[in-house]
Amino acid sequence: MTSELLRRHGRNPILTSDDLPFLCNAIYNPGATKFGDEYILLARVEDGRRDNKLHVCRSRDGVDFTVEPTPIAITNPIDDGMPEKHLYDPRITLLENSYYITYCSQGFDETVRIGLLKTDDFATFERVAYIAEPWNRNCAIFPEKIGGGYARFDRPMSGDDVINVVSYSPDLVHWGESKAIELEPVTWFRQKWGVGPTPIKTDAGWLTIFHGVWLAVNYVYRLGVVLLDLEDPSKVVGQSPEFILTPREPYERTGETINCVFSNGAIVEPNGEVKVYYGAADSCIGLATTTIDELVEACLRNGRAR
Ligand code: M1P
Repeated sequence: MTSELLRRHGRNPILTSDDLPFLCNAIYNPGATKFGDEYILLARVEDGRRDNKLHVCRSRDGVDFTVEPTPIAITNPIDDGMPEKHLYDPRITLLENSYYITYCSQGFDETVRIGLLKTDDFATFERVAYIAEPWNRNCAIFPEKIGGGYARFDRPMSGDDVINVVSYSPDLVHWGESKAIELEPVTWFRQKWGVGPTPIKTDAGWLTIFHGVWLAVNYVYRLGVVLLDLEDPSKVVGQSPEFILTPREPYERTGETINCVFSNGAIVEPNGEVKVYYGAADSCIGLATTTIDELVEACLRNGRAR
């Protein structure tokens, strides 16, 4: 049987380079949110130079998206001597009535750290700060304070040596008090893993989709799901031992990075449906759906308590 928990949309891939009006290498790894009646994706676009920028994509139905032809501009860039060359993998969090966007900020020398932007309209984007020193990639801010502080899930790294942590902040700018998150070892990922979309609050815990990496001939990127304690998200309440999406389709297997599904954006509908937007082969965007109940059940079925 090849039916994973995430069910692919029949129109996949829903966005490709052909949807941009200029020479473009790839469009992938979008952040996602609802804004009024609109579905918003903030997509990683690699132009004809392979420079990475973020583009807003808008839709009325969550499937047919129009991509804005110009990348987002940041109203108050910070010059701290570490110029930003590439912006990618944005994660959007609605927090205290504003949208906060964490993303990977990569310099000319390939160093990567986390940038934080704020928007109230998806038209203007204000720089809040850089919120992690190099090297750090994969960062999602929780949608509410935990234990009196802002909280995030992030991943300091040294090459492929990574550690996933929950960190806290009084002001969204200064972060610390990090606690490690340890997943149960499973065979489908070994080399590294990292947070996917912004964690989703449920009665059972913070539902968190993640990507896990296994080294075959090349890396294989798959998606999994874990449930974290509501009051201390460094604690695992339950973890699905099985992946929830694995590269199978041609557009997931072939592209800039072969055998790769990677998600940093999901939208929860009022009826409990979860729309997971994902980058496929670092080349295009797919949509796959499931429900909150199915994801929670997958975590708890074979879950563990710590
Ligand atoms: O190429 C696969 C992914 O590689 C990076 O993710 P990670 O650091 O977790 O391996 C990112 O560049 C990501 O955008 C990319 O899809």
